[in-house]
Amino acid sequence: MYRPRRNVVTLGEFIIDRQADFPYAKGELSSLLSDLSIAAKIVNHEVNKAGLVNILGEAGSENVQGESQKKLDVFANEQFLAALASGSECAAVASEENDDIIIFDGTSSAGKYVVAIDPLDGSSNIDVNVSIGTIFSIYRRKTKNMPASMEDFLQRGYDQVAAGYIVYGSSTMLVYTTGNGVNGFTLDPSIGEFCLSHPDMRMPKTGSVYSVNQGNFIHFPEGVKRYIKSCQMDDKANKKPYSLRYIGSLVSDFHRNLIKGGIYIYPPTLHAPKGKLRLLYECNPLAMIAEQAGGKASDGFGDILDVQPEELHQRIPLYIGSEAMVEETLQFLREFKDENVHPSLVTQL
Ligand code: P6P
Repeated sequence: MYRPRRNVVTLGEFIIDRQADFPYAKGELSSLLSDLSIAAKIVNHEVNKAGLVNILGEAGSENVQGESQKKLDVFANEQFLAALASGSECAAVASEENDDIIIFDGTSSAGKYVVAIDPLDGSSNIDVNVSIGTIFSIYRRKTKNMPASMEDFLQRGYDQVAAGYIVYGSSTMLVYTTGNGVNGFTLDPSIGEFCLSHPDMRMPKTGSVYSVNQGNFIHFPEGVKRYIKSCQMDDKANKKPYSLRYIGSLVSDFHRNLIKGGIYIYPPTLHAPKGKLRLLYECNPLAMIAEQAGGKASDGFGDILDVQPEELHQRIPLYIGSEAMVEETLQFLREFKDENVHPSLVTQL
């Protein structure tokens, strides 16, 4: 049981104190988490003043996903890459903003870990002042005595040693897990430190909020349609109808559901037949946090964390949140799996 010596426990103090949980770790993972928190503070500073400086709008480039990059996307990516490259614990990075893995040279090339990261998720919200986030996943390298390679990244989510996100919202929070529960830290701008504000976070077993882009409804699998209709029923005993909350920023929707209970769904659609969200640096890290907090994350068939990745920017359907709500959705998917009309053949309902 962690007993803080005073009412403020900084992230750095907490990481070092929890290092004892890892007899084999000699501080490298602690140092890596601290490197990420430094970049998060720098990005937060820019996010908070984005409207005042010329960092809004399009960067005039596209990322590997074919999505137009915002200036803040590029800035955030540069900051996290620089922070990881300047440390000596991370040997390579897979980023949503880069086609291939970035392999560090010098002392970093011997780093024990690799990091997969979405430097700025929800960036379409930047210009309209809606909260956005960073999502990261940390693996121990499989390769030794050679440069890091794709093999180090194509590991199942269950093999992550740590995962976390930063949400740049009404306050800026860093939430992470190293496999021993989930803890949340709020940035105190007056001292420039992330301070423990949400110790031992637990996701409620159920909730009354569902997050989905209903604009894609006609293209959803039949089971998802039935689940959404179930959420909308007039059933006070089960707190229905639920509320629909969809921010357009996965980190923000996930964070709300982690605290209050709820489910986030991004199923296959006509335009994203394998789902939209990326397995390595969005779904796996949030799935590790969800499971560590007592929630659940599935691709509609099995656990997200059990999926063997095949490619760096692989997309996957995502059903994540309160355990009972994810289970109920999976039940609908199983029950109506034979009624899925191929999205391209869907007629207007
Ligand atoms: P849509 C942002 O681009 C993102 O990756 C998530 O943060 C968000 O939940 C989702 O995509 C929004 O996608 O297709 O509903 O606009």
